[in-house]
Amino acid sequence: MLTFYHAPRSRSSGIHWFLEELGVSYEIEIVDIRAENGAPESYRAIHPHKKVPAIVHDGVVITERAAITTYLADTFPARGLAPAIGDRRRGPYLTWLVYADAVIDPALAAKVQGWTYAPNAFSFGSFEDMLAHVERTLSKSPYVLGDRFTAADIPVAGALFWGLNVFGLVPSRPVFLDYLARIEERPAFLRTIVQPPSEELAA
Ligand SMILES: N[C@@H](CCC(=O)N[C@@H](CS)C(=O)NCC(=O)O)C(=O)O
Repeated sequence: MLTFYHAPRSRSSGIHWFLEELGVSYEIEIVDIRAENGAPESYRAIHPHKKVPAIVHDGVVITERAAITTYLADTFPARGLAPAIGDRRRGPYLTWLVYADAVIDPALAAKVQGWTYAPNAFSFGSFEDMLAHVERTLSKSPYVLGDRFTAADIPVAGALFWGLNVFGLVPSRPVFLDYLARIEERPAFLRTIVQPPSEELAA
């Protein structure tokens, strides 16, 4: 039994997308993180900070997007969305999954908040360095790991999609637009990120 704790149009949307890519069956619990005092206190039993996403799989709680993605990809390998242990791409795969949360997300969030800071004062460094790294990578191959879409593309594409289309902070450079056009060919992306189900949005 797999339960997914989710708030539409939030950081949990990437996990929603990934669950749809995997084609596994799961139940959604919508968490009202936008209520006046945040999610209900009872939800702290699942997530220590009352944040989404979280999953509970066969009674085990897993939080943090990189951990959830790694866990799901390894538990449900049939779709081949993650290099297996022993595959040379496993190192870059883990690097991109962690980079997305440890660098891309906070660098983008700092930009959204209009922070000015010395890049060496924070572990995630500068927004410009992050963007240049992503752009360099995607100018060499269609996906972050090479020719094939993997789970590592999910947080990278999600951040670029939001950074470009929602916050207007990621520039419309051809490399980013072409990458997002490839991603938008994926039905699971369209139905979870571009147009989530209306009943979820109403919740
Ligand atoms: N490090 C967490 C971050 C999760 C996170 O920031 N979630 C936001 C959604 S955009 C949230 O639940 N915020 C509600 C709150 O802080 O009360 C992860 O990557 O899973």
